[in-house]
This record gives sequence, structure tokens and C-alpha cells, in this order.
Amino acid sequence: MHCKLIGVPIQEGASRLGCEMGPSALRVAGLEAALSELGHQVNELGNLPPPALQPCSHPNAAIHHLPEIAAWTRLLDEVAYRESGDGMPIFLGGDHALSAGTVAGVARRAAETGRPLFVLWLDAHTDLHSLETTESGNLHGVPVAYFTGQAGFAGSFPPLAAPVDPGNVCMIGIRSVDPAEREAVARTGITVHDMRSIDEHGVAALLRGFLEKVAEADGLLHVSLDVDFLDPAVAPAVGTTVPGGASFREAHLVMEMLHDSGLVSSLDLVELNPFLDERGRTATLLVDLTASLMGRKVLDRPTRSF
Ligand code: EXY
Ligand code: MN
Ligand code: MN
Ligand code: MN
Repeated sequence: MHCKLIGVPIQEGASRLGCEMGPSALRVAGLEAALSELGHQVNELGNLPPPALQPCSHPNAAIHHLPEIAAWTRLLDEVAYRESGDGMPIFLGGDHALSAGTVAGVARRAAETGRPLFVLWLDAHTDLHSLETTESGNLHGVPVAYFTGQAGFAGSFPPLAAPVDPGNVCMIGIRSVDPAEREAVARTGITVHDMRSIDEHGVAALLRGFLEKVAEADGLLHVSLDVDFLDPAVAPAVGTTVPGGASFREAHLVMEMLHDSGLVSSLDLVELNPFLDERGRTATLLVDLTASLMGRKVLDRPTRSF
């Protein structure tokens, strides 16, 4: 596989500063070497420079940094479109607002190839607020509403060329949903597997159902991994910790199954805040999870898809 590492030092979508240092921490933790050791060709594309701003505003006075996030979304849509033409882009965040642009760009590319894009959203949160409904005003809480084509983004965010069908979005790990997001889940029909579903059925059964759907549709699969998908006991370096998250092994199992599926075409690693880390352990865990997704295994096993 030809992997492209793209640093996205964005932190304006989160309320706590520090995600800007995420790409550096992932590099220091050895991401490039981990992928090379697995036999992948790795292109290190460096960090994207912060984009030029265009003035824009919104009647919701709670919103923070709208011009910054709108500008990053415009830039990332272009970069993701370009870099998904050949090889696998890996976006090193940066807060989760970056996925508005990365998913929009890979969806535009997928639409051209005629294959449907699916999105696996690994997160404690649904990130499904609109600009109208966000109360915190932190725009890392809105990317899913944007890239699935929900109303209210016109005039600030770029027009969306290829909205992702909400029926193609699957969320796993969810345990913090605001009332307006609850309503949006019901309205859009996005599949949401909360932590209770993981407890009841096991993460493998939930993921297998989704991967079968992607494979049947001959789809492309974008994976968006938010650090807070993981339990804060194993991944403390995130500003939005929620107790009761995925365990170390549950997260690795997800990555191992994704590798075996052969379906993943692009990846976001987001919300790592190195300022909150303990001697780099969260950055190291993210590198190890990415290695599992890209084929690192304890033992060879009889070939099996997922
Ligand atoms: N739903 C909350 C809000 O809108 O402020 C929390 C959002 C946290 C988003 C993090 C990145 O996943
Ligand atoms: Mn702010
Ligand atoms: Mn998120
Ligand atoms: Mn989250």
C-alpha cells in the first residue's frame, strides 16, 4: 500500500488548545517507521499550512472560529480529493473538525469512480450538530452533519459536491449524545452502535455487519478514529474524555478486522492532544492501532476476510 501522511494542525474546532501538536506527536511516536516496517511505501507530506481566511458569520453567537474551520474545510476538501486519487491518505489531526473536509474530499473522489463511500465513525460522540443546534459552539461537534448534507452550512462552509448517504455511516463507541443530535440520528437513519451495544453483542459482531454491507456494495471505506473512542484509562490525551469507552483490545480488534476486510481507503487520526498525554502513551497507542489497521499481527492466521 502507498500511504500518505498528511499533518493537519487544526485546533480551533475544540475548546482546549493542544491538538495542533497532534501531528508532531504521532511522528515522534514512530508512525512512519511502523508503516514502513509492514512493507508499505510511505510518503511523508508534512503539515498543511493554515489556510487564508474569508470573513463569514452565523446568527448562532455561540459558534467559535467559524472562518478558521470553514477555511480548513475548503483546503482539506481539495487535499483529500487530490491525495485519494492514488494510495491511502492518512490525516494526522488535529481536532475532529478536520473530517468535514477530509470526508467531503474523499466522497467527491468516490463519486467520480462510481463506488459508494462508507464512513466508520469511531468516537464517544456523534458530532452531528448543525451550526444552528451547537450549544458549545465547538465545531469539532458538527462534521458529520456537514458531510451528510444536512441543512444550514451554506454561506460559510464550502458547497458539498457529494454528500455521504447517512445510510452509509456507521458509528461505534458512542456514549455522549446531545438532545439535538439524538433527534438528528433518528431523522437521518445513521447507524449508531453505542457502548451498550458493544457490551451486549461484542464489537466484532457490530463491525462485521457493517463491513459485509460495504463489501456487498463494492464500497470505499473512510475510517475516522477519535481518541475519545477509547477509554480514558488507556488513552488520556484528549480534551473530551468520557468514561466507559472502548478497551485496548476492543480497539485493536476493530483495527485488525478492518485490515482483514481490505476495504479501508482513507483514515483520520483525530483529537490527540499531546499536552494532556502521559509520556506519549496515547500517541504510541494510536500508532500501534494504525499498525494493526495496516497489517501488524501477532501470528499469521488462516486467510479469512472478516
Ligand atoms: N456534543 C458536544 C458538543 O457539541 O460540544 C461534544 C462534542 C465533542 C466532539 C468531540 C470530537 O468528538
Ligand atoms: Mn475557542
Ligand atoms: Mn469526534
Ligand atoms: Mn469525540
